[in-house]
Amino acid sequence: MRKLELHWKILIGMLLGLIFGFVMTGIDGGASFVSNWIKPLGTIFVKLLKLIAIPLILASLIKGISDLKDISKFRNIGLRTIGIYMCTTVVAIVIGLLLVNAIQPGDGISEETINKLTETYATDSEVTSKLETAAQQKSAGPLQFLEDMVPDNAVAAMSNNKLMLQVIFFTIFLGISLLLVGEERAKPLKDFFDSLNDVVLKMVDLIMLVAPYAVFALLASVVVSSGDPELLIALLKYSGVVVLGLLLMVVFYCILVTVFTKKNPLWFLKEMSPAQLLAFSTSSSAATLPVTMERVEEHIGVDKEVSSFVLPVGATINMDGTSLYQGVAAVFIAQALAFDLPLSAQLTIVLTALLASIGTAAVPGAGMVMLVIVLESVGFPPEKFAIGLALIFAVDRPLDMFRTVVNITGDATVSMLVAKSAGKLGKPNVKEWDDHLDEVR
Ligand code: DAS
Repeated sequence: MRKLELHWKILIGMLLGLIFGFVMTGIDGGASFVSNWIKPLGTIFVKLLKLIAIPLILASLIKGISDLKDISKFRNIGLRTIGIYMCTTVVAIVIGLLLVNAIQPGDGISEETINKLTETYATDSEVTSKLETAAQQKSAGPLQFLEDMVPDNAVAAMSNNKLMLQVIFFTIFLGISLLLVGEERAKPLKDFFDSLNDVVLKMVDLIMLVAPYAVFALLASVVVSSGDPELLIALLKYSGVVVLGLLLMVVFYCILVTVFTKKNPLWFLKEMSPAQLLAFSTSSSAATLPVTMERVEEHIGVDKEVSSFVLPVGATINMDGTSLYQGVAAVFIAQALAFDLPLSAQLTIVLTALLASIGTAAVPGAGMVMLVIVLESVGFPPEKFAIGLALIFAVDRPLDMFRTVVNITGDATVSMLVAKSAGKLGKPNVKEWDDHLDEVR
């Protein structure tokens, strides 16, 4: 049988995982079996990917910066990247607000449904813990995220995924200093990071060997833990608005790829599909980052000098899917709880959803935590936060999967645009996964 390409294997693993999850939900004790014996396989896979995200950022960012030869090129790439990221995020939020106001998914939700949801979720430990996390984030000052970016311990910064921005800050600092000491003095360190980069990419290949089995476990565990199916129906319209908005964002990316890089957008989506399927299964941009980088560099043809900066920064501060979701969710909650949101308040949402998505960590469920910041910014009554989050909690995980796909697709799109504008979009050196696997076997 013709060797199946990786994304087909991942897709089959996902579908089988969904089916297995639904079957086990219907069997007595099935859900606990999946949680105890299947879910750990998926958790280990996600941990392995997050394990190599940090050394991969370190190696590829140093290599990317040192290959630039001079700092002015790096500054141009950096400014262009941040500028395009902000624009795509604002477009995402505006699309979300237009759709949620046009479709009004929050209208007509009956009082007893709100009360039932409140009983079920408002005291739920996960909801209250997200509120506590949001309270900590909220108490931080406006420049807190800048302060947090500077690590006081390089090794500690390496060891903790949540501090990815600190690793990026430290690595850029190191890379620029490497440029300044001159090629001769920098060569030993540059050679070290070049070979580290190759080794870590090989580790990605090894980890991806088990991807189809891991996504099976991840999808099965999501299905058995996705809450009461009957509640999910009540929120179907809201979910439909979010998914419709996310699909429009993908169309927007395809337009950008077509207009600015003259590449075929369907080819772009196909080459990115293993990373997108992984983003869907893990709901984590951070865990998906190693595969996003591998696909963008080896299958799209973006030069490492660009991808090594644009993608790690994008995984942490550019979350178009999340910002669209936060715009929709804030207005949906206001509609459902009859809290009036005039146009001026909705314009405030554009700004706070932009800032909230920058501050959102690249891990599952982070987008919902930052939603509280958005609600707070439009004067939503704090005593109703728990009900508001409880209202959307039941469908947050499935929607997180979709918005994470858009988050990484947006990062890949911007890396292509920046590479094209810097003359760094070349021919992909497509080494099919099977070639990699043959090397590994
Ligand atoms: N799951 C987050 C990510 O990794 C996005 C979110 O929570 O909205 O991109």
